[in-house]
Amino acid sequence: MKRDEKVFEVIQKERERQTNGIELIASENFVSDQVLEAMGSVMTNKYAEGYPGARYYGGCQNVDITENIAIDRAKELYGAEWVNIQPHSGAQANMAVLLACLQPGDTFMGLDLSHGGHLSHGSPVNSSGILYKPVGYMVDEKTGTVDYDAFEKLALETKPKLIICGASAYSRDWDYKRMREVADKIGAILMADISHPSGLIARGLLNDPMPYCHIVTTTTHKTLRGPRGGMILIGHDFDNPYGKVTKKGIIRKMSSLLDSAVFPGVQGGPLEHVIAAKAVALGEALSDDYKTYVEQVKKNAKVMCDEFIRKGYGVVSGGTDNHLMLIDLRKNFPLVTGKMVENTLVRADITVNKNMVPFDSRTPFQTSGLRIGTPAITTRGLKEADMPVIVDMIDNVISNIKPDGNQCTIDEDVIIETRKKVNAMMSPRPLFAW
Ligand code: DSN
Repeated sequence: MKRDEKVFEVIQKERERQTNGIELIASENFVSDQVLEAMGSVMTNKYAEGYPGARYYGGCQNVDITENIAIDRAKELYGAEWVNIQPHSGAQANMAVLLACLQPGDTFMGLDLSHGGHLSHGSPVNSSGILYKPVGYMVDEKTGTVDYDAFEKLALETKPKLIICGASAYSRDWDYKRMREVADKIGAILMADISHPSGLIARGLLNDPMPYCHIVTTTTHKTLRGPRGGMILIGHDFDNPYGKVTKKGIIRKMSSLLDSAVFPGVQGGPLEHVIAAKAVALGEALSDDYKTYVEQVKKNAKVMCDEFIRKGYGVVSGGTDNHLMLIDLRKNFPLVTGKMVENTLVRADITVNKNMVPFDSRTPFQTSGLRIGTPAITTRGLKEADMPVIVDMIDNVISNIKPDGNQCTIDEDVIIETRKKVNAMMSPRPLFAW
């Protein structure tokens, strides 16, 4: 068959874009060659509805092995008792948990989307907000961190059946213990969505939700640095209001509800090529190299965040504990929107994403904030000394933006000069330097 040049030319252009630019989207990363190889393998040809050893199709002897390797490695990495590795994404993992634990119309709690939460934690346009009754808790306006007292008050008032901790745009660690105490007061299930800081948690650089949360979900492609996908985990100390049975018995009952919720509840055939790649990435995440990598992600984020603060930028919560920071442009650039900055920086080959800041007066299409993360640039091999250089380039672009309502202009020379510097810094580096 003739090679499809039309598509492969675009893929080549995307490889060049990724290679030449500075990637600061906090949820993105670059996978290793062996993760790519597993994803692009013949495993994609196999239907395997069901679970290892209990499939609806014949010929699953090999995909059973890779799926079990992935499950075993995930258990080892996170200290989990049980894992479902099949969710196609984090949103589908969350959807499956809600399906397993709630009835339509039931109340649950999640961090408000405009305060850093995720669409699948109760947004009115997501199935979580359409099928169930979400209650959003918030961050404190002064500190920018989760207001646990207000959270507790709201939980006691609204009595959710399930509480979600975890976020998409939150730079601080979580008090899982405190949240579990609140959940226990009302008999709620506590779920942590650790998609963003997953790799940092797995290697002990942030608080561990496993001892406190009944269920944990994560994506596999952010800090974890695997293929695009999700998974659901249950810790060793599972204990929740599902009847008086032994811990093992509760895990069996809960895991069977979750398995059925993933398949056939929200998905059909698993993506066995992606599961093979998840197995490879989880193996990498168990290595010493990966531990050094996540430590570097955290160091880079801290240095970058301190540098933004040194230059006078507003940073929500005043710092970072993890891999990302949320810049509040309102402090020193009140007329510049997140959208203007995102669109302007991308022309200089720097990719960030506009983001709402807590108590934002702008819409999600404009926003007053930027979310910036270090997982991807750290995979490219950048270290602490590179961070002020990047902040300088971003600051120079932002300072030269001339806003005019929701539109803006900038001197083209600023873009050309910045792009030259970005390309010189990044082009010689491989996508995966670890
Ligand atoms: N879209 C992801 C993020 O950027 O955080 C969450 O799903």
